[in-house]
Amino acid sequence: MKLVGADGGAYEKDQWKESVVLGPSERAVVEVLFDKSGIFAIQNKTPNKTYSLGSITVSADPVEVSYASKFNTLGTHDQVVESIDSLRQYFDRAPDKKINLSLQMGSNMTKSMGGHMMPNGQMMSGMGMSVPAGGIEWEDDMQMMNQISDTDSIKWKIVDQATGKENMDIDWSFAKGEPVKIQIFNDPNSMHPMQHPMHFHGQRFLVLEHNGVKETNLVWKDTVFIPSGQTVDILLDTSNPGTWMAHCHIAEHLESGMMMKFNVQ
Ligand SMILES: [Cu+2]
Repeated sequence: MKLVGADGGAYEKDQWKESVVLGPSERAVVEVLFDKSGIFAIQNKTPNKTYSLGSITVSADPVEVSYASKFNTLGTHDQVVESIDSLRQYFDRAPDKKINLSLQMGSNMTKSMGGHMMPNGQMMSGMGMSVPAGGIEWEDDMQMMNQISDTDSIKWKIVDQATGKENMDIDWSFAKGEPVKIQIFNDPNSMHPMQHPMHFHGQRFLVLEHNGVKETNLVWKDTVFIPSGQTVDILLDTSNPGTWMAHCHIAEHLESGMMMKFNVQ
């Protein structure tokens, strides 16, 4: 299949893909050529399990308009390239803001977890859990953890590295039209390292780098999926005045505090 777009429109260039990884709130736009009739499965594949999401039935009837000849070409999207051009001057500057993603557990939580063996064989101790393979926790196999955790015992945190402020105590102010480079680090040494899909309201952004490696095919986004241990640099296009939220898009994390606000004026 051909990956052509994401949260905020087309990529600069189309790319061939076998599959896409999506976090909550992220979107991918793909084009698929069905050159045979039949029923085709849409699957969510994780390292441990395959989930059926639905199916697509392709009939043998003739099509009115065929896009098959266009499909074989990978396109470039000049309008997208042009929409990014004025921001390229900001790509290499040092981050204006740095935030860490982390977790704090109440003492009742750490006491009841102390020394327990998790169902997946991982040892849980006061030192926290091991980092999931690839930085992504694919299956929810932490029944005990879910049973004993609530918004009083667990606090998911966004921490501003410059001020030490956390979550809704963070109150950034940006000038409209002055793009802001934000570095987000997902701490692999937190009590429960896992991925966080970070979502910004009101503005669009570009994902510039993953772990210091530059992205070569840009797209406008509003959510970025950050595996445990990864550092992501984004450039926020501060074009829409107002007071806005930024938060993790896993509902339990958001409910347990993982949100902040910023102002554009
Ligand atoms: Cu999260």
